[in-house]
Amino acid sequence: MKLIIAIVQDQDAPSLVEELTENEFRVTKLASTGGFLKSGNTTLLMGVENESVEKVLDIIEHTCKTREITTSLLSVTMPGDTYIPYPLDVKVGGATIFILDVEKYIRL
Ligand code: 2BA
Repeated sequence: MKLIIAIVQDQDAPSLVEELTENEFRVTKLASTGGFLKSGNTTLLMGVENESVEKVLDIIEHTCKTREITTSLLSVTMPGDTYIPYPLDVKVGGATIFILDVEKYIRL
């Protein structure tokens, strides 16, 4: 068995969870925050049988979209701790995925 951890954009999470559950995969949704943009994203935990990993990756791939966003980061550039915002274009991926081996899976 594998544990798939997928970090996706909040906009894609509802349709992804719906499609996963329709396909009878179990999923846990966590609210998370990206370290770089410091904005919300969604982390999904999915325990799946080895032979289902590709199916889950397919579902993620066609549900989650890469987006180019313009954000503003703050920098201290002036005396007196004045913050100057500057725009930054960032391409946020459709999903960041980790696949881990599961030693044991227990449901009580
Ligand atoms: P954030 O950390 O908020 O990053 C959002 C996007 O900003 C990233 O998209 C990437 O395009 C850019 N970015 C991140 N760190 C950067 C840096 N040090 N310098 C320049 N640009 C940077 P993605 O790579 O698609 O990542 C989307 C979200 O997935 C990330 O949100 C983070 O929450 C998570 N993530 C990505 N890689 C990860 C990793 N190796 N470990 C843990 N979480 C990761």
